[in-house]
Amino acid sequence: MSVGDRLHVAVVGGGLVGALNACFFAKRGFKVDLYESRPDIRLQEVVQGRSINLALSFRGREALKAVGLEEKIVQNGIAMYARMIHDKDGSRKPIPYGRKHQYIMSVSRRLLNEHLLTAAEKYPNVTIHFEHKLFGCDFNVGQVMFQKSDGDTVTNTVDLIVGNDGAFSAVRRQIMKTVRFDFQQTYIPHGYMELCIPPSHDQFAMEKNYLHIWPRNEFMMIALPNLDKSFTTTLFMPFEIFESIQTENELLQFFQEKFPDSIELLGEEALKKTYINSKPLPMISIKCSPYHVGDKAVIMGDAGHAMVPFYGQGMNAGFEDCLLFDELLDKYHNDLSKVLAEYTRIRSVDAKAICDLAMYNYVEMRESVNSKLFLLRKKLDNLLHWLFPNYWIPLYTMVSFTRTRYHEAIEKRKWQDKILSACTRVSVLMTIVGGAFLIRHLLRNSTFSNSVSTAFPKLQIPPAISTFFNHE
Ligand code: FAD
Ligand code: EGU
Repeated sequence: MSVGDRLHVAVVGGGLVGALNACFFAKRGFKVDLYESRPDIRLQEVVQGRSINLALSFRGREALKAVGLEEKIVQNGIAMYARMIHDKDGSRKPIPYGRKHQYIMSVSRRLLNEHLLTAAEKYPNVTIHFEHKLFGCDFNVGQVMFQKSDGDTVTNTVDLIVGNDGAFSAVRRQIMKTVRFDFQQTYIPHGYMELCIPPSHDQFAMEKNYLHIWPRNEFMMIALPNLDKSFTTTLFMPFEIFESIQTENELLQFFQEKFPDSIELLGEEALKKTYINSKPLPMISIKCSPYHVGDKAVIMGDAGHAMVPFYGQGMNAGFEDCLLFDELLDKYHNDLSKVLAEYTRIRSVDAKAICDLAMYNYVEMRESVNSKLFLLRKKLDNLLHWLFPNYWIPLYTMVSFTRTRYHEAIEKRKWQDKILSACTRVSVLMTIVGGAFLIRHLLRNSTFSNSVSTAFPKLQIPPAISTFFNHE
């Protein structure tokens, strides 16, 4: 143990969560060694990797705020106040996220990571080691072992090992061998591919401050704006379909059928070129428990809870992990044996909840959401919120604009689902009763004189109502 409260931490992984965590630990005066297997991204021309931009929402911002970085990051982001739903016929309809202050931000992964690394490095008590790949841990003594890119190995002994090394975490693999550990991973049948909508006449080619969505049941496209006035567009579809689309003609035919309005935006030639030259990437969902080993090690971010991206929460949840851990260090005065156990107890419930929510949303989008239904559902949610602002809070609002614990958000949604399905039953009943009245009315009108029917006022059921509710 280091002197007094000045604990020594090894943060493994210098991605989004690791770099943020280094700031949190440095701010409290811990001695921090940050290890990243790849070279310093700030020195690279192009960085290969996943998703070029991400949706940053409340949880992530709260964590950035706690280390004084919110302003800097938000300055380099683009506000998205609403989704813009693209219909097959090319029409677009916006659905706001909420009031004016309720917006999410599109941020560049690379810029965010660079800012976080630079902020971490500014602390005199932080040392960053690039091209250090963790290959072993000894949790009895707090030893970490790394292989450098030149082949040499180095070791370090610390008070706390923090695994922020992503979905395929090496720290997690080490923990697995050590304690009784539950682990579950699932690949979904969909892959994703990133395309680009370049600026047109030096301007954004579509409305700037929106998250653009093309919902098409088992296919979906999403586009987020970039600072350079382009949009990064992500195409989600089953690997099987990716594999079945081989030629440029098949590709164009597919886009003409499913996303006709996007062809001009993406540019026919660029679309062909990108598609032919890239591979669809897989998406994995991982749940595990516990997150810690004694008072020596803990995993956070994707290392503890990789999720499918259909709630835009992976990074936000990972950032909230860091914030929660920081709050617990305060609460238990840096007593690691208490903090780590409490972290697992609290966080595993909520991480499981958001993994489930993201997966549930994936299934829902795939099975039954075309653009009309998507619009309808969001409108209904917003309408009920407008009618009962304190009682009806849409699930996405709780997830993206509050720090309501994820598992509580699910609990509240269950209650709302009950109401919605009650509405369904009422609407079915109304349809039947109404139908009966209508038939009776028609029969009377045709067989008897008109005078009798006036005793029964006309009951009209708009056909929209039944379809409106049936999907909940
Ligand atoms: P990573 O970003 O994976 O970083 C892990 C780091 O550890 C890497 O730098 C890696 O090089 C390093 N590392 C790995 N192994 C070792 C080792 N053995 N030794 C040392 N270092 C190691 N989230 C959102 O909040 N909003 C979104 O809009 C969003 N969109 C997404 C879209 C897509 C298509 C995908 C795939 C994900 C999206 N996410 C989004 C999720 C988000 O990308 C992740 O949750 C986030 O990157 C997790 O950060 P991390 O630091 O835990 O892991
Ligand atoms: C997927 C990929 C719209 C970035 C879920 C909404 C996403 C993002 C939604 C990606 C959708 C889906 C929500 C936000 C966000 C919506 C949300 C999904 C950002 C329920 C870069 N999702 N995403 N829900 O409500 O709460 O707008 O790759 F299409 S942000 Cl799938 Cl809020």
